[in-house]
Amino acid sequence: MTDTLTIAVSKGRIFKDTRPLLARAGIELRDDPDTSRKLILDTNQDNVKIVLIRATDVPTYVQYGAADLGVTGKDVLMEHGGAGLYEPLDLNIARCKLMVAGKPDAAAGNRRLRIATKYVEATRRYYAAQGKQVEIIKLYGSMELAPLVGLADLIVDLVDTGNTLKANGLVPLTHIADISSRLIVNKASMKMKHAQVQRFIEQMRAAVQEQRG
Ligand code: PRT
Ligand code: MG
Repeated sequence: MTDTLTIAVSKGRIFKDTRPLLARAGIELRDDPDTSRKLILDTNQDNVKIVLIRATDVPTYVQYGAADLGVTGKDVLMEHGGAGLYEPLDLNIARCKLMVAGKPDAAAGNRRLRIATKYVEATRRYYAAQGKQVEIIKLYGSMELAPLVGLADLIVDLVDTGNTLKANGLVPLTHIADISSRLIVNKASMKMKHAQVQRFIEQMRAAVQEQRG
């Protein structure tokens, strides 16, 4: 039986790192994503399609079964909450850290801090667990700017090399979570297309292990 498997992948850096894993699992794109304007990309396997979408949309597509599987960052999953999804595999790619950052002298004193972030849920949970009252300001990008212009005392953002913080006179202060990309599966697809989905998960698991070396 050959149902079609649709895999939603975040475009950008996650897709770049997912492609070699898919290749190890025997899946190569037939359409060139750099030149094609198609949103549903064909692969060398007739029953496997790739849809390339915004990182934050991937869990939504998979939750509603518009894609059977997805590849997305743990940061995005923490915000989404994971309803309707299984998360069977850490792909060990696009790794970084979710951190509190600010000016070197930030966070002194006892007043209620303002935190600017795209990661409202993760931030709320982090400070709630600390028993700290903070004011969270939702931003959609360029969080590093907020402490420089007095919008916030601190930011919660992803940090890799730390170069972006440094370039803006900010320092990493507290580690909240290690982030990497995860394979996610629609719960109904896991039941209805069990053999195919399970085979794909195992192929990806082997690919991750090979790549780790
Ligand atoms: O732009 P769009 O909204 O369409 O998508 P996106 O920007 O979310 O996509 P993309 O390609 O940037 O990928 C985002 C995903 O990659 C995140 O959800 C993470 O899971 C993962 N990831 C891994 C990262 C980083 N590392 C990372 N360093 N996402 C963002 N960054 C940012 C970081 O916030 C900082 O501003 O990159 C900047 C550079 O980091 P430094 O510390 O190396 O300077
Ligand atoms: Mg981006």
